[in-house]
Amino acid sequence: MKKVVKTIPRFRNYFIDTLRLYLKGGPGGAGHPKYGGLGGSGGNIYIEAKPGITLKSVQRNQTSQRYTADPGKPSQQFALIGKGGADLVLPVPPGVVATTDVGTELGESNKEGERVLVAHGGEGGSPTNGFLGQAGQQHHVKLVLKTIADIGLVGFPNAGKSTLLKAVSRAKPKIASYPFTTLRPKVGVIEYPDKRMISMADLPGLVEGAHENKGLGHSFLRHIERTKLLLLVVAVNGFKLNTKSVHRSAMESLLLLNKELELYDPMLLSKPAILLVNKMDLKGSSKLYDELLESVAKGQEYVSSLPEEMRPNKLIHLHEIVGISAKANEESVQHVKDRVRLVLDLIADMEDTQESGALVTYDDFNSDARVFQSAVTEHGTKLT
Ligand SMILES: Nc1nc2c(ncn2[C@@H]2O[C@H](COP(=O)(O)OP(=O)(O)OP(=O)(O)O)[C@@H](O)[C@H]2O)c(=O)[nH]1
Ligand SMILES: [Mg+2]
Repeated sequence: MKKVVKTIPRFRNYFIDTLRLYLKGGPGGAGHPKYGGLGGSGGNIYIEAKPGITLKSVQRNQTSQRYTADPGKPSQQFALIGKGGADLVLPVPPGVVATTDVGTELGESNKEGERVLVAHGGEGGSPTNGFLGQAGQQHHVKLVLKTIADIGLVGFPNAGKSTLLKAVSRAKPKIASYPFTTLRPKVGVIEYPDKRMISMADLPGLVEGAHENKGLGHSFLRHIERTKLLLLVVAVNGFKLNTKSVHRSAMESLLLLNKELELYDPMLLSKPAILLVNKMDLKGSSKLYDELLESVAKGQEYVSSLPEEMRPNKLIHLHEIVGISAKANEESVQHVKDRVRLVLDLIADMEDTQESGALVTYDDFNSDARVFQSAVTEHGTKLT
């Protein structure tokens, strides 16, 4: 019998967050052996962040995806020092990371005007190279856009991530009762009465196997890296992708999210994380919520009772578990706003105490986790 395989549509065209270019630094100009003249060096290629630019526009500007910088001028009898070739500057959206094909990071351009050298021009001809201008660097470079938001919403489809974003910000995400409503990341801003602003990224729902690029896949897991605080969202009554798939309880959903994050990058598990148990307005939710807390309290013991494919190696450290109703309980939404602010302020304090310019690493968090955690508990609801 012929097997019908349903393919999951790819939505890459809507949102380009990766672009591969072939870049050639300008070649150096020839020197002048007879008079000892020096050739000009070839132009460099840089990327430079510019708000309002999309990767798609970088792609559209040059159909061949090839960019070459200007060559250096040769040394001439009446102009012994050849002029350098002009640099080529490619405008990119802020938050782009450039890497080579083998994964070597060339740099990130996060703020307007921040330049990253992505292909260097060749040396001009001089006595050290026999007055021969050298070729510029030629290689493929990958530009990857990472969404930058303070908070990343992480959860399976239908958990209510977009509903929460809508409730805390002026963003108007699409909300519907079917999975994969959100197809691309959307950032909303939570505004506080004292004008403090916190950005929150609503990410498309993950599915089991997302790290292997199933569902909307890998591309969105990447955005999680660039957020400071993860809000894991599970529905108190669990999740079922379609009629054929198994129902997952809230605890199973949590562990599967844990596992997907871990399989993508174990570092993600050390990020500060809060678990939001949504849809607490549903009938029977209190009982389900208590069951979830019990399972979480059991921790490793609970995990070992699960089939291996669901078991994460390391459990994500949850700073807090909060039951909410994104749709029907404003008070609980306000509580989320208060808590995320508190946690982000603590993170900012920790950043301030670091040497200026240094970024806080995940390890810093771990070493300071106790302080961090007790400060959060002070006002606290339930903690694991
Ligand atoms: N009862 C109840 N339903 C909710 C709540 N929050 C969201 N929903 C419903 O759950 C469904 C999914 O909500 P969304 O906000 O679109 O879920 P999502 O997590 O963004 O889903 P994807 O974008 O597909 O990943 C919608 O029908 C919502 O109305 C809640 O607190 N209580
Ligand atoms: Mg959504």
